[in-house]
Amino acid sequence: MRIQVITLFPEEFRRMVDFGVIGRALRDGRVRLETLNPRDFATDRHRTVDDRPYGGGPGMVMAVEPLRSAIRAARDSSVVRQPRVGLLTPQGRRFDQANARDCAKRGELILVCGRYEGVDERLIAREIDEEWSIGDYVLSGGELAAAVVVDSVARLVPGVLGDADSAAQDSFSEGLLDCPHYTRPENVEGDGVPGVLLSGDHEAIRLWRRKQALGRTWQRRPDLLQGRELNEQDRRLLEE
Ligand code: 6GU
Repeated sequence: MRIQVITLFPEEFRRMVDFGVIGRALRDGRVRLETLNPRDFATDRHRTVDDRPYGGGPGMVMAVEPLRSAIRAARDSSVVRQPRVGLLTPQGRRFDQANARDCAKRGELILVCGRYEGVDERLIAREIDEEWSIGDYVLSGGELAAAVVVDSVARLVPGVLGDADSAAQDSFSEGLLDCPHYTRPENVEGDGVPGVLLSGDHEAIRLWRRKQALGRTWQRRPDLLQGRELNEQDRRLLEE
């Protein structure tokens, strides 16, 4: 997987993802992360990367020319014919696990981190395929959001996760919240572990975990179950 990130803060961006399982994937080359800084594409003496908004008002807009040059350089260096170019912006559609899966399948991804008040609308129309947000709150720039996208995509690349932390067992891999987890000691300040987990009955444990996942999803995130047909076994577990 190759991910190119266009950002005014390349070092800071790399530090946000260069640890843990993703850091290992970057070191062993399963995921290649490259950064392009629009500042390096600015042609004026001061290497300006912002510009004033037409119509006035507070704040600045990302300068068109350096950003366009950076996006085109990323595109031109791509080995796939039509690399997906995503812009991180609070105006985007919510980025979800299905988007992450789709990105991971394509093998190449270009992420553009918006800064200031945003990106010129004509540049979005011409150079951007998707606008993504990570939630309904405002961040100071697209970098934190792009780091979220990089992490969620990279962990789906084959070999990035070992069996121990397999993506197949994750919350959301089946569109449900995860079940609760327990480890030693068996007693934490008087609180025990659900008996079934100590039973050694693998089928009973599987059913209990499924029931917990369904129950939590129904209680905490009923929106995830909307428009979804539960199978006979899941229906029974939820009604038990
Ligand atoms: Cl993608 N960018 C910014 N600046 N703020 C956000 C966001 C993105 N997603 C949620 N808030």
